Amino acid sequence: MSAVARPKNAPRQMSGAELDQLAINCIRTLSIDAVQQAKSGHPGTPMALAPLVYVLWNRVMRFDPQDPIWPNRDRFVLSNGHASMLLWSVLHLSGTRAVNADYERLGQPAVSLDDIRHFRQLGSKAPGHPEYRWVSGVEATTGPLGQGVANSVGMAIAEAWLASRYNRPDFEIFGYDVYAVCGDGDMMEGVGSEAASLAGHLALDNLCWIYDNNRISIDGNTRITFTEDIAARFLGYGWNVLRVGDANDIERIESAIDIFHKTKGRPTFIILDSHIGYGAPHKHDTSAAHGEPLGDDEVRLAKRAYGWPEDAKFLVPDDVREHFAAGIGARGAEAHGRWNELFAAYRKKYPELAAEIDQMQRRELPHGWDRGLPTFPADAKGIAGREASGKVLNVLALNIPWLVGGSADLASSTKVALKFDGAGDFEPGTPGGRNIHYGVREHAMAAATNGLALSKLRAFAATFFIFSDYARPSIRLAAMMELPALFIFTHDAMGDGEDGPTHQPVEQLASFRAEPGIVLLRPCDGNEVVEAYRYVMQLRHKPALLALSRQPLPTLDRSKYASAAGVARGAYVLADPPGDEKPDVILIASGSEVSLCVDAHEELMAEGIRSRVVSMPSWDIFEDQPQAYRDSVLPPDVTARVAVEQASTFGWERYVGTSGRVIGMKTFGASAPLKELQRKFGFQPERVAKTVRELLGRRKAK
Ligand SMILES: Cc1ncc(C[n+]2csc(CCOP(=O)(O)OP(=O)(O)O)c2C)c(N)n1
Ligand SMILES: [Mg+2]
Repeated sequence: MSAVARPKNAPRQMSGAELDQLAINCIRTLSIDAVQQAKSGHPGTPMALAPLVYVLWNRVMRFDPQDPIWPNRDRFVLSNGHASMLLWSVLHLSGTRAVNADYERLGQPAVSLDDIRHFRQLGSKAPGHPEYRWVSGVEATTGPLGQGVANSVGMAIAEAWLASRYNRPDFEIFGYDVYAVCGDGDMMEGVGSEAASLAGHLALDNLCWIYDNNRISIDGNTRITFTEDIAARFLGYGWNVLRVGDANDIERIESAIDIFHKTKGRPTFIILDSHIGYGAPHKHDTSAAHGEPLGDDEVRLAKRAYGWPEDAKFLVPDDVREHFAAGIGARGAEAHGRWNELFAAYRKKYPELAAEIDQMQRRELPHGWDRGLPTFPADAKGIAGREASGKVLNVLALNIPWLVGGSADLASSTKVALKFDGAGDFEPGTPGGRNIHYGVREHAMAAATNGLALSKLRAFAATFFIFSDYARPSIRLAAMMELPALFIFTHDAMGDGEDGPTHQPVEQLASFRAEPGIVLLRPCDGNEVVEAYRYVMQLRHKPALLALSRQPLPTLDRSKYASAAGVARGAYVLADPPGDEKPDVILIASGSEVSLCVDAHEELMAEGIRSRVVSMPSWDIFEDQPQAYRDSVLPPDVTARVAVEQASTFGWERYVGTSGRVIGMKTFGASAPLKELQRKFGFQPERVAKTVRELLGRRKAK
């Protein structure tokens, strides 16, 4: 271990190597001190990976600390998010500035020394794990292992796509690299494997993962859990696999990254052999260094090993700040300045493309984005939700050039294929394609979709609703990151009948309704599908989920019933009895059960029962409406209410109250044709009408 730290009043000029070491030890000691002060956190991995992060930031990355949202910056994803102190240290030392939600550059630091002193405390810009949106310079929220590396694949797809669409001869507007740092956990998680397999297939040579091979996770040495030949695995995926045998050898690290830059047609995987808790004599190479403070004595010993003043806390020598300013600061400013000039010339020559880039960066939609959206005429036979969705999506994608996405091997069933001239497939050799084929990898698809959205593309992903379970962790992060990603789920109930209970969602609607920060819509006919898309496309900071039917749903006659524009309010009165008198009963439904309620309503009205039908495609949107509107749809004094939905009944008490009824699912479904399932589980107009009569204490009129 070196003893070259000269933190204070260094009497002579330090050599470059000494400055490197001083900077690395500064990252280490800031991390140690922050964890010690917080009495919680993960010191060991920052101690080990400080040299790597130092090299990446101060020597390699094109990143301008003055403008952390410069579109052509290299991306850095810390997939082992528990090592967040690495990021807080380097954001602080590089002097990275903050930006706000309106993309305005603020003068203040993204992470101040005071934030680091308050690591993991409320309000600090140095939280426990990297949080996108909360801390400028964080490219993705990480913590759930495997997510960050999978996001990075979406980011690399985005870069290739952007370069393909916008670069012109002599105008390399996009040409950045994506780095992800990861650990054993990321490599053990399935989503990491899915993502690596996809990245290899797509030959993403702008992508570099650096794997912290420390052979330690929480429960101890990985010999008890993780003994595969990881190099062979990544070779098998088609990656360029490199190894750096000493995490302290910064020259070797830099040359491995240099090889990454020169490698075409394959992503690069660098196995970095490291020692968790490096420098702490009793915790080095042990899982004890992973997730708890070192303790005062061990902190002292580690600092001694680094040649650092043992009693100094949160010490940042001026030399270190200057060294970062001369490194990433100067390099980033220079690269960004050159790019600004290039982009100004590009704007003159290609004003329309430049305007697209501007709009995209601000998550705006181009003028005329909703031009040509279809209207579906009344039709008893109707159209399937997925079918209407495919038509709408194709129109939107024509109007919004940066709307891209795909499905997990279900493009033909989910109807999300973009089919217009020139849409094309995103594949190696055709990186401008708009259709991404994710293969049967739902989790990586959702995580990559987040990566696309983080890169400011409008991204969609599709599969059957039941398989949202395979994508859920990434959807949750999309909500947390406030990304306008669009998840299109078809086969939203029992419509795939014969496939049986394994394919029939029951609890998914309730579970996503319970999740904060998501807009879920389950439209009832073709025109509600159009309105659902119109609503979700305008979201700039929220993911949206569409639950769409597999089977045709009658297209309601909107001259008889209310306009589908009511979708924008989450729920609306679709059908009402004539006159001003209040209804006797309210039927509430979403999706495929709405037309069923309309039929029941007609039957009840014929019997003299004044029923109202409320179409409720979205609880989330409805909850955001003013009380007066909500009361106008569901008048508090009309307590006879029946909700009908082919899903778990869980939660519907909110709208039907304790005296209402819910016709829904209390079990899993079954394998049979849809008609039989509807009969078995009671999704028939007669059953709804019968429930209403029971509720009102009426007999069926003869
Ligand atoms: C999906 C997920 N499961 C479990 C955890 C809890 N966890 C945090 S770190 C960690 C161990 C990870 O080991 P490794 O990636 O090798 O990290 P190291 O200790 O080497 O830094 C675990 C299990 C998590 N953050 N995410
Ligand atoms: Mg490990």
